[in-house]
Amino acid sequence: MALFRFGRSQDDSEKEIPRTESTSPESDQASRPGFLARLRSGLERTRQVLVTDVRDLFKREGRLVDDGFLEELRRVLVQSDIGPSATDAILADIAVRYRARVVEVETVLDSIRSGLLERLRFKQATLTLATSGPTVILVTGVNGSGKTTSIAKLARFLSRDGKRVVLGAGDTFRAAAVEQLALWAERLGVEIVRGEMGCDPASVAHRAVAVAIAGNFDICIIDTAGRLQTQANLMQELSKIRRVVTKQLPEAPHEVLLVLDATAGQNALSQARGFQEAAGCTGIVLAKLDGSARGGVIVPVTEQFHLPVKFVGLGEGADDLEPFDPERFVAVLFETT
Ligand SMILES: Nc1nc2c(ncn2[C@@H]2O[C@H](COP(=O)(O)OP(=O)(O)OP(=O)(O)O)[C@@H](O)[C@H]2O)c(=O)[nH]1
Ligand SMILES: [Mg+2]
Repeated sequence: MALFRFGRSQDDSEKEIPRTESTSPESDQASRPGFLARLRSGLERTRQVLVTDVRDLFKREGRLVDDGFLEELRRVLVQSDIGPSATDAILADIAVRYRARVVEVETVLDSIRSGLLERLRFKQATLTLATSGPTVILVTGVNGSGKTTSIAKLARFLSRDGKRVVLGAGDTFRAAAVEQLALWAERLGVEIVRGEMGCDPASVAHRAVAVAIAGNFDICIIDTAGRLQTQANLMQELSKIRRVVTKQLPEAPHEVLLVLDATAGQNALSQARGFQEAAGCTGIVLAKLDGSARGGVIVPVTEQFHLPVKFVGLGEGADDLEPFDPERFVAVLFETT
C-alpha cells in the first residue's frame, strides 16, 4: 500500500486522460463561455422539441385548449426526454388553467418552463460535508459511466474551495484504472492511496480513510470498479466497502455518488437502480451531458432514482464539472438565440 503525492504513471495505455483542459485557477474565467456552450449543446435536442416543436403547434395564432390540442402537445412533450411524469403534470396544469380558452404560445412555454423548474428545484442539493473529521465520498456506477473522471473533477472542485483531498484507488481490478486515477492525482496535486492489484477494494478504502483521518484531510474520495447491478458479488463488495468505512467513521460515507452516463438513454439509466440498495446512494453525478443533446433526461432521472443530481459533467477536463443549478439549466433550455 503506498501513499503518493504525485503518483507516477507506468501504464495508462487503456485510458487516456485528456490534456486539452488547463487545471490552473486562472483558466476558470476563460473556460466559462465554453462551458455554457457545452451545456447548450447538451440540451440542444431537448430544446428543439420543447421550444421549436411547441412553437410549431401554433403557427401564427393562439390555440383553443381542448382535448385535441392537449393530445398534440402530449405528442410533442413525449419526444423531449423529460419523461411521462413531468409530461402528465405539465399537461394537467395547462388543462386546469386554460381549458376552453385560447392561449398564445408564450403562455404554454411559460407553463412548461415553470413546470420543469418546480420539479427540478425540489431536487437541488449540495454535497453533505462532515461536521468534524474528513468527509468520505464513495463513487459508484456501471462500467464506463464516468466515475474516475468525475472523481478527478470533484477533487479539483473541492481543492479549489481550499479543501485537502485524498483519493482512494478502489478499482483494483485493472492496473490501468489505478494508473488513470494516479495520473489525475499527479495533475491535480492531490494525494492518492493505492493497493496491490487485485487486492480487496475494501482494504484500499479502509487505508484511504485512515490516511484521511491521520493526515487531517478534509475529503476522501473513493473510486470503485464499474459493475452491473446484476452482479451480486460485486454489489456485495460495494456494501462491504460501505461497512468498512462506517466502522472507521460512524457517519461515513457522507456521500455515495452514483455516476450516470447521460448519453446512455433512459432504459440504460434506470438499470442502475439496484445501486441504491447495495450502496445507499445519496446523489447523482450526471456525466457526459455535453455529449447527449438530450439533457432533458435529467428530469426523469431525478424522479426514477428519488435522488438529487448534485453535479453535472460537461466534458473530459478537470474543470468540466458544475453543481447542478436548475435555474440555469431551465434558463438555457428556454433561452432565445
Ligand atoms: N464528453 C465527456 N466525456 C466524459 C465525461 N466524463 C467522462 N468522460 C469520458 O468517458 C470515458 C469513461 O470515463 P471514466 O471516468 O474512465 O469512466 P469510469 O466509470 O471510471 O469507467 P470504468 O472504471 O471503466 O468503469 C472517458 O473517456 C472519459 O474521458 C463528460 O462529462 N463528458
Ligand atoms: Mg474508473
